[in-house]
Amino acid sequence: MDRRDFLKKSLVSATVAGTGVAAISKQEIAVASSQKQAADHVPPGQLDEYYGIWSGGQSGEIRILGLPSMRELMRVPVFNHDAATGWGRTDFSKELLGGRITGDTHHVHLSYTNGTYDGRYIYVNDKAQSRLARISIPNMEVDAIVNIPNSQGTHGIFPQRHKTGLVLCNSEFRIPVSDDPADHIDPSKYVTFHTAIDGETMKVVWQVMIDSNLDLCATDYKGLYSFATAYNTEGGVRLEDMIALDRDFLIVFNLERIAQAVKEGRTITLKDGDGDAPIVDARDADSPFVLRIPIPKSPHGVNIDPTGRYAVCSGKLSPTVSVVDLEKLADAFAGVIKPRDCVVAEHEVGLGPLHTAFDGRGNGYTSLFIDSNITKWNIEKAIRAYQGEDVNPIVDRIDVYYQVGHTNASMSETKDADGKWLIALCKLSKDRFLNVGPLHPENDQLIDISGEKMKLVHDGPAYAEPHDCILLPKDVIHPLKFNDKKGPRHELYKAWAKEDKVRLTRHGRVFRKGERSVRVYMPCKAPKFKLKQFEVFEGDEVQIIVTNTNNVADLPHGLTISHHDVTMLVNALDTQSITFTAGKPGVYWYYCPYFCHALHLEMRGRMIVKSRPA
Ligand code: RUQ
Ligand code: CUA
Repeated sequence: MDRRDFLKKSLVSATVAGTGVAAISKQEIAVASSQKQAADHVPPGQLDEYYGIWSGGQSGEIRILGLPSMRELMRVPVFNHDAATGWGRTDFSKELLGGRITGDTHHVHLSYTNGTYDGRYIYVNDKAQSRLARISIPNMEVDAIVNIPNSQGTHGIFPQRHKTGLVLCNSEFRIPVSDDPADHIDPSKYVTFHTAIDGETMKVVWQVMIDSNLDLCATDYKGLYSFATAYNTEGGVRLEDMIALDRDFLIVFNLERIAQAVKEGRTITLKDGDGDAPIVDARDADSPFVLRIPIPKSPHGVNIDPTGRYAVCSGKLSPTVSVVDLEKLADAFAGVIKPRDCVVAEHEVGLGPLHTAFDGRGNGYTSLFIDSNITKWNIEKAIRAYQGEDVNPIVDRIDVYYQVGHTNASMSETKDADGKWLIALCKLSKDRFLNVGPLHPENDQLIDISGEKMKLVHDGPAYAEPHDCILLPKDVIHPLKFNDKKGPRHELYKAWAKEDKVRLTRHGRVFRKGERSVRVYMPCKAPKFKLKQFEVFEGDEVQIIVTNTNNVADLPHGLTISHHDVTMLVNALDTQSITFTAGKPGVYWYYCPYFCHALHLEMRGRMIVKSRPA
């Protein structure tokens, strides 16, 4: 039974007056299908062909959209606190977040197997607090968060693509890693790290210490290399010092050599560092672990094309993109050729190139922040032009509105790039939407790239501040209807139930666990909580474990307690727990916050708080 059938049935059985849930009328369907079919038009009742996974920027969440309609389907809280779900308030999420309540999500990527998305995990970083989170796709919830040691401004991240292996994370801000106050003042002592996290265990595997700002991150398709664009080679701490030189670098990390050094213990320990992951020191200009490929100043994005052969670095302060041939890296690491010899094209695309996406047909699409457009260019022609041939690599340009940051195309970062859709994440919408006050929405624009010319088909207002997104056909991921109860969150409930000898789905019980602590088991089923009331003392630490026993897809319940800042969602057949301190003596109604039944408003009970006996 689905939720709709359930609601209809509950209306009848509750004998509440009303017309029931209206079906979509034939008339409505006729109107929808007679409308002119725009490329982004998905008629009511029809499903999208693609999922888009968006990082939510300083909102700290991720969002899931359907494409081409650009309908926002869901938000998944990650580093933020979310009153709709209780994320940040429930016991498990609170523990994962470690007391933090904000985050800044920048880059989202799926886990890979054999060069394409395997539908298991989403990884997303927090730039503000240097963390990496993992979302289990079947359950569509965060199951792990790891702190990245010795780092500030964890920015670019990228998982390996040959298998679900390492997730590489760049730290952007150079910082001292010593407790000596003298080292804090002297920027020449500052360092950054390229950190490898195991994508399965979510543990830090190793860190490579380096001296320049590491910006965007990429991995190859074979598991041999990872990449970081590096700006501020100057090591400046003021803007004018950061952009003094005309050259910066694409840094290539030799993963085999790093792993070998870690295995042989050729690592260093920081006296005042965080964590105990092995650290490989690659600050030396001749370090065998990294290759520094000189490219024009302050590059930003680095993207690997779907053939796996080329890395494309977008120039940011230089109007160029630089194409690096990964097949030349082995010779460069061996010293047979110079690092710069790996660059096989470097052509002008326009002002402010930030990121490049691909269509799987040999073209790159570079976002130009200053010019506010997406420029389509041909990789092979760019290489021929670099060799001196008189060809123009530029194929097409399209204006976007306005100031585009990231751009990404459907399956662009996989070997299955399909060249159908492209998103331009525009930082400003200016006057393209109704005025909503001082802060305007951003504008996520959908562009049809299936033909030779690009076509703008949709403007999508977005709340602050989508940073990056990936687009994938709908059959890549298979979210479950019910939580699989396998994650670490469910281990907690199982342990508690065992300790108290209760069945989560059956027993409504109150246990005094200590002089000032109480645990309450609260199964529920529409429209009733198992316990109609329970009693605690003022100042008790109360933990409530709520289990939704409705075997009905998408029939959420939850628990909200008046005046106690307690609210959470409990999905069908799922359990959640929350802990709070009981307030002053009195009666406090608790209720189900999700509209679940004709008697939803009656789905409530009383928490009676009594004075503590003397
Ligand atoms: S960076 S706008 Cu945070 Cu993804 Cu390029
Ligand atoms: Cu359960 Cu409303």
